[in-house]
Amino acid sequence: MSRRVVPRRNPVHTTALRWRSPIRGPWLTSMFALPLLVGMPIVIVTGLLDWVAYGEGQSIPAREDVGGLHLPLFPWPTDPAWLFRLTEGLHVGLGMVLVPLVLAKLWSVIPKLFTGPSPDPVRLLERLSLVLLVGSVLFEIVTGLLNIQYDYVFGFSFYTAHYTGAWVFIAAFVLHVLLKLPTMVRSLRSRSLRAELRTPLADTRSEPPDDGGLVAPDPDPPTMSRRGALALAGGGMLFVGALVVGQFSDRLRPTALLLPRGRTTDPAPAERGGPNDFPVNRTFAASGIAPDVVGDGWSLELTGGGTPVRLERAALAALPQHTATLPIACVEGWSTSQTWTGVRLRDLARAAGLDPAAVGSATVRSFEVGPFAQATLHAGQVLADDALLALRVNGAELSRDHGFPARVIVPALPGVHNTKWVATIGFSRG
Ligand SMILES: Nc1nc2c(c(=O)[nH]1)N[C@H]1C(S)=C(S)[C@@H](COP(=O)(O)O)O[C@H]1N2
Ligand SMILES: [Mo]
Repeated sequence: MSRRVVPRRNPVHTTALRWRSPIRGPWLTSMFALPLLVGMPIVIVTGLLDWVAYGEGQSIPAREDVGGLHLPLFPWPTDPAWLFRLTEGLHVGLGMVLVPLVLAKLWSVIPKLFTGPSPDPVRLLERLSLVLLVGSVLFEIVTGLLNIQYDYVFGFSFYTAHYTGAWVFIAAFVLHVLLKLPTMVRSLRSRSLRAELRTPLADTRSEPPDDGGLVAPDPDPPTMSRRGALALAGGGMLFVGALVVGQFSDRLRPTALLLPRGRTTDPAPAERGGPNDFPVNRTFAASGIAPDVVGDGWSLELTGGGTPVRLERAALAALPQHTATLPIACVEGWSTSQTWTGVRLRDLARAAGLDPAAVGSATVRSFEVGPFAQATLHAGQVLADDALLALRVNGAELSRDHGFPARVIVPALPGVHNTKWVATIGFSRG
């Protein structure tokens, strides 16, 4: 087969001739767009909610640095306990499932990405929004995926970059939807989905010529039907879904092939299958805490009620114990639900010498240095019925990796704030 000789004189013409798939056209692009129009806002809003969930003074980038660019701040609820598991899971899980669709849509509009600037101001605006849209969506996908692999190859703060990129994407997305919605509706009406699903490869013909430059003026014979293209994109989404669902389900965990396994599951051989066998974010060994710091001499320091109070582990175990099944939902894309037993945080406030009703917040510190060394809980998080300093999980002592001698576990709190290896809890009055 000899390739057609393309006239060199006319660059616009050349570009049009390079993209010759007969199925490219406004209807197919709109079919890819429709689920993105529904899914992207969910990914965006749940992402912004993750930022809110980190809590006053703890969100990254800091509130002062983002101006008005955030959702209205409100104290993150503790009920339902699965709230953060849901928002974070939707953000990461749905975000990943949409990747094949984003790629399919990019493929479908590729001729547009290679046409030169237009003198028409509306077209120019549209093209500028396209550059920002494509650039920011790829940037968000790449930084997001690298983050959940704990792969900080880039030399900047993931949070600041992903957050800033998100706002570029939001602006470009809104503009793009406003500019394109009429075309999308018109295009979707131009063909019947039911008829497309019955059209085999042999009967696949181009869409009528469009003014948007998607339909190839001189198409090649089809190598795939439109229903084949839809099935390919849908199949890609199902495939990614199958790979990520195990990140959020304890039963399906072995199928979570994208989880960085070495970092997240590290049970000593004796613990395999036991009560402490669930994902670990940072192992005790990685925390850099000397083993004797959390040995027999350990005691918890409580401050805020006058003279600091120290409680050894036996004293903590002698306080009323409460058991609750609560999730850990890591912002890096996995979650788990376990049954924890320990002392209610509000009982610890009382032990510190404070009336729980007077508590404004609590700052929990671990023995570690670094970003996970401390977390601040608002009053609702301290006073919640199931807010615990856990000593046990699933009926057994906490393992070192899960925070022995004691760790915080609070309903709907982002995983990162469920501090392990707790050294002190400082209560402050509201
Ligand atoms: N001291 C300390 N606490 C910590 C961490 C840590 O690195 N150090 N990691 C946090 C993160 S990011 C998560 S998701 C949870 C994970 O708890 P797990 O390792 O017991 O599953 O612990 C949190 N508590
Ligand atoms: Mo985490």
